[in-house]
Amino acid sequence: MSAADRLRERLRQATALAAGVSIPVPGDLDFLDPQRLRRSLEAPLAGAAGRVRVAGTLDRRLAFIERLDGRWAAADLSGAPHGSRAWPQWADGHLRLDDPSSWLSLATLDDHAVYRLSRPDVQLVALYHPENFPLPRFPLGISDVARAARSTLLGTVRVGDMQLGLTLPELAGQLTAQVPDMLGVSATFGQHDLMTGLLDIVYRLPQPPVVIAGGSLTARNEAMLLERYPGLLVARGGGEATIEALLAHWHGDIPLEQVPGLGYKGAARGGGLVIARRTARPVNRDTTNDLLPELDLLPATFARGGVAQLEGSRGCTNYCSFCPRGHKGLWAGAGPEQLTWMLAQMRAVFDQFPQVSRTVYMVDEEFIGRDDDAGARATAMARVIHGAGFQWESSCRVDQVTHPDRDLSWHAGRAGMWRDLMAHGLRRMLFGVESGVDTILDRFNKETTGDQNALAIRTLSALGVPTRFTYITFDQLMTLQELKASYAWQGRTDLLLRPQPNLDAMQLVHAARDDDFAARQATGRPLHTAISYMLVSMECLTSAAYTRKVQAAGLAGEARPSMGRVDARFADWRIGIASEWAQRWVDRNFALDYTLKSLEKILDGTPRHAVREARTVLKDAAYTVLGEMITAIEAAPAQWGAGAESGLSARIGAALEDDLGVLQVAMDAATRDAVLHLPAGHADTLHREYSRWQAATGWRLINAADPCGT
Ligand code: B12
Ligand code: SF4
Repeated sequence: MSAADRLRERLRQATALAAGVSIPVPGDLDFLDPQRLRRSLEAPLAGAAGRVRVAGTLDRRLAFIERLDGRWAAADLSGAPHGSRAWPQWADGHLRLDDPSSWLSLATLDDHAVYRLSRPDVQLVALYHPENFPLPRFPLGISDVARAARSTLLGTVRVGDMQLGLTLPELAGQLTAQVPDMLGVSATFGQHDLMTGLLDIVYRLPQPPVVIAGGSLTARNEAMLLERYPGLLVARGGGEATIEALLAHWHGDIPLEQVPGLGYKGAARGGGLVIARRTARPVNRDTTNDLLPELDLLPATFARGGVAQLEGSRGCTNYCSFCPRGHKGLWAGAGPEQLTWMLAQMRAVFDQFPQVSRTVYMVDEEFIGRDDDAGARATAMARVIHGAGFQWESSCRVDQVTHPDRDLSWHAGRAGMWRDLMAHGLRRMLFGVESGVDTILDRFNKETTGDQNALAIRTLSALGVPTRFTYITFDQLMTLQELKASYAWQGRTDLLLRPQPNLDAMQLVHAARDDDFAARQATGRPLHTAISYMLVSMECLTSAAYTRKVQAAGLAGEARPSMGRVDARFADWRIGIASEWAQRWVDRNFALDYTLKSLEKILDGTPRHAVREARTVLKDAAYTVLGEMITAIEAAPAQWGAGAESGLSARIGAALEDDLGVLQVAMDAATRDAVLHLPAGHADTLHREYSRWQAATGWRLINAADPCGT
């Protein structure tokens, strides 16, 4: 029986409605948003029943409908008996169920319970610059936080996302018209201006709400935000435990110091000194429960051409020097079982949008993980996802394919695993290769070597695994020799092999190690055609180990809060000039490339292939640009001088202008071809972005590159 059937068939009796009054039947999507469900019941029942409250998480939604005699009908819409729920402590003595063995029971709720189910009114918003990211992704951060908040049965939660058409002025209008009790703001890279714009408005309200900010960028900018907004609370990691405890704090159950994972300004001490405080990280959280979202915003995401995202694990197995781990932490994975119901719920939403590719993006930092049974777990995850009718994409480390400490049989086991994953819906896997040059990999603390990366790429291509590789081409501490070695590595034509379906796993492991075999079976395509984002420069993220090395070398500059990073100069000034022009090149093409990438995500078959071809044109052009840059650098004097700098810059700039001209001709043909294969709406999107790209002039920096590779 579905949740709707439960409401329809049984709740009517329990609420003892007068003859002729029936329970309205909410639409399927109403069940995704508790407040929408509440409204869809409340208005039609006016006069025939009393108040309505809807609480709990999507898998265990609870509807309470007050009868005219003051008693309540309590329905667990999952159909599970009330007694099987872990009721919060606050319910003790305030919410009594007549029949805990059933999903439907009469209940007595006192005022305290009704108040707890009603307040605080929490509004969660995800900030975005949609002009930089034209197609949305399902906002997991606020959706996970919403689920945790709803699991407490405290208050109500509304979610809003600027990717989905909400603008800052609209948001400001909403907040002024109805000040929530608590505002949760999520910000990732590039959104500091939106964050401060919003907080400036909020803290000017006569009675500002409790404001808690979270997300990847907020964690980087904690100190700066607290300095500017002393009343702000900052969630410093996964926000689930934090929001749960904060709701309890709002009701006075616990002091603020007991809310885990918080940064805030403490009360002034003696001489008026305001101190920054940090509460302990949450302990022993169950990852399985933590990483599932509420789905209120999934339909709107699809309606805007966006994609579905989910996580199967949190954190990573490594500590690369450029990747601050404080916020994301060490790897912890969920069991596949928990995903089953979630995928079924997502599937029901997908079914309302038949044009959307049945693909789920598993945004794990490291999909496979670190435990001894990692391969078996990954395969089990794939089976669950595929069993629910989806293809999927994710990311993982190269050492999940080739590991110098492991023997051949381990590698053969892994080859088998990759085949299994492909048989169970793996559509593409992203590997953060980042370099093929050992000295660079050491500096990045990648814990991999160039040979290992090369072998992994051969193995993956021979297996036929669809891949994406990320590569940091420029880093501030690199030498010209390293840059040239990187260029050569990116141009290697002996790494991308033809798929070898006829070799068994062990034969394939041997073959990938055999240079003669590789020479015979190479596709001849240079590696750079498989690199997701060409010409990427290292971003010195705040509090990353690499950033500290740059600071120690005296190369660090100003902080850039919007991107959570610090500016940095290059040890070799010539590479610095090349990197800056490379960034201009990337930014000039960013919106078009991002649009193609996003379309590729939501399409299948020929249209997807056509879009991919168009992206390859961009990649080829970028490799040419890199080669020209190196030639220009070699022609410039190693010793810095103002004249030498402007000369090199002018030479590279002129080369880029020429290259752009060539690219525009090639893109024109590629886009025409892609548009022919696209459904109308998507063709319009591509056409719009392509026209913008064509019309653009100058070499503006937009700070929107995304080599995190998703
Ligand atoms: C999707 C994604 C993107 C998308 C985002 C666009 C979109 N529309 O969603 C795109 C592709 C644009 C992107 C870009 C970048 N990304 Co990115 N991205 C991701 C990815 C894969 C998933 C994000 C996600 O949904 N996570 C899952 C949710 C649940 O996590 P979350 O958002 O952090 O939310 C949790 C907490 O932060 C907190 N929280 C969040 N909001 C709130 C709000 C409140 C009120 C509270 C209480 C708590 C809270 O609670 C949540 C639940 O635990 C992550 C990897 C990852 N697994 O996180 C990388 C990741 C966040 N990206 C990263 C980076 C570096 C970038 C770039 C800066 C790369 C670059 N150098 O250009 C760019 C930024 C470009 C730009 N101008 O914005 C890094 C951050 C590094 C770090 N350790 O902090 C990550 C972790 C990947 C990695 N390991 O390298 N990214
Ligand atoms: S860059 Fe990737 S592999 Fe390295 S620590 Fe970050 S998530 Fe892990």
